[in-house]
Amino acid sequence: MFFKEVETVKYEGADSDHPYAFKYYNPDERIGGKTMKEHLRFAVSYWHTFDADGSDPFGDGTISRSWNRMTHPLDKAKTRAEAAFEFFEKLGVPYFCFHDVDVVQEGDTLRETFFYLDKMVSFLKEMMETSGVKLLWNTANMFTHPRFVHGAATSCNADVYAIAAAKVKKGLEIAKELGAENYVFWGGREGYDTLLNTNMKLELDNLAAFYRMAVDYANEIGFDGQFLIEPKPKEPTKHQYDFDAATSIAFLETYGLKKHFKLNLEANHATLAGHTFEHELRVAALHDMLGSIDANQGDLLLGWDTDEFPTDLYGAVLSMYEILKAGGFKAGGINFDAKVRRASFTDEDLFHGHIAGMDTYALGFKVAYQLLENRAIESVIEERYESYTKGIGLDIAEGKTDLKKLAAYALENDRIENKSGRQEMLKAMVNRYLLNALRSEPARKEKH
Ligand code: XLS
Ligand code: CA
Ligand code: CA
Repeated sequence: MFFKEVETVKYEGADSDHPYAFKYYNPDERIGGKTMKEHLRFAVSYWHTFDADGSDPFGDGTISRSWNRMTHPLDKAKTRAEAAFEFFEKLGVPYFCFHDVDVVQEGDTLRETFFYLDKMVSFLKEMMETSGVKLLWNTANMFTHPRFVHGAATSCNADVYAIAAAKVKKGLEIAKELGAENYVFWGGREGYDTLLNTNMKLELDNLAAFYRMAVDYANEIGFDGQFLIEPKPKEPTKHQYDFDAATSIAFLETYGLKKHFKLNLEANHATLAGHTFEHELRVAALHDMLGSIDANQGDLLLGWDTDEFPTDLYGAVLSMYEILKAGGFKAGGINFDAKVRRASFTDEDLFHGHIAGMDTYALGFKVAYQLLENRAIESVIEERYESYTKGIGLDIAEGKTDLKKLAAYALENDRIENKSGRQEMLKAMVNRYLLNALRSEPARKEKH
């Protein structure tokens, strides 16, 4: 046993003072015909939770996990997997996510890497079967190893492109074997730093061909999970090709790939792109491209990808609102692509981070559900655009007009009356929903 301090985390309600209990996430509570567990589809990310050691560009690791101390790669990987499944089960999450290198380190050769991976996949498969924990998505890490210095599917070096292809081929076989519900592409180093050394057209063509080959291979082996592209504007490269939802959708459309993909949107990537998370979710939903989310948050004062556990209730309401408005998750879910701060180095901090994130999203979900059910926002928006439901507005909406007709109309109707956008009133309304949800379950001081 690795987490001796923590028993199975249960729902106790907002009144609970138990540090390892859910205050808002009640997995079995039924809302709108589904349980909260089914709505939210929480997943733990392997890399931040079981691999990360707290190192940053200025300092060495501050976290030494007992499960990462074995020397042989496979012994270490198996011990880590045991810790991971103990964690999943105690937390009661239905899913997890991983990159190939998260579950076992690379070998000296690609052949050795694949040998290790095969061993670990059988090991994980057994643990998944006994625990019932499922794979939300897996992916191939094509950014950490020095060979990916110029990118993977956008590298200037064709040999690197081939290695990336081999890793994705393996990743899809793993996805099929473990029944992954999605397969993710995050273009870690798919971008560039300067046009002085970059053939952008060739890189984009190559990237599209790479995705095409992945789609073909998935069909060939019968992997029917959902392909997801994860946008991010920058970091590590200066210009990432999958900048944001709109850019990624336009890229997929241009290359005729759109129908094979949806997006995995990350909150912190949205803010790095200068968007709100809800903006990214809305753009994706408009194109029927909302697949899954990486829940986390950045820091207002830091301009990089801090991957903090989401604790911002207001943000969780607005993002869950978009997700529910779009019809909720299908193959996707809420993956905590979030890490504890390097000063939070105990194993128990991993529970605190996840419990905080799960409660935040659970409350966000409940409030968003009420807002939608009461049509609190929808009715205001409908009223705001009412002018398009009759007269000249209806003609515009139905494409029944032209500049000449509009000009003739305008000449007779140039005394404009606009109505208030009532932003402050609406924000106060969202606050009221949130505060009411909190008030019905009053908070008490936690014991530590
Ligand atoms: C990094 C990304 C990465 C993807 C999976 O910023 O968030 O972790 O989610 O490769
Ligand atoms: Ca992510
Ligand atoms: Ca991130």
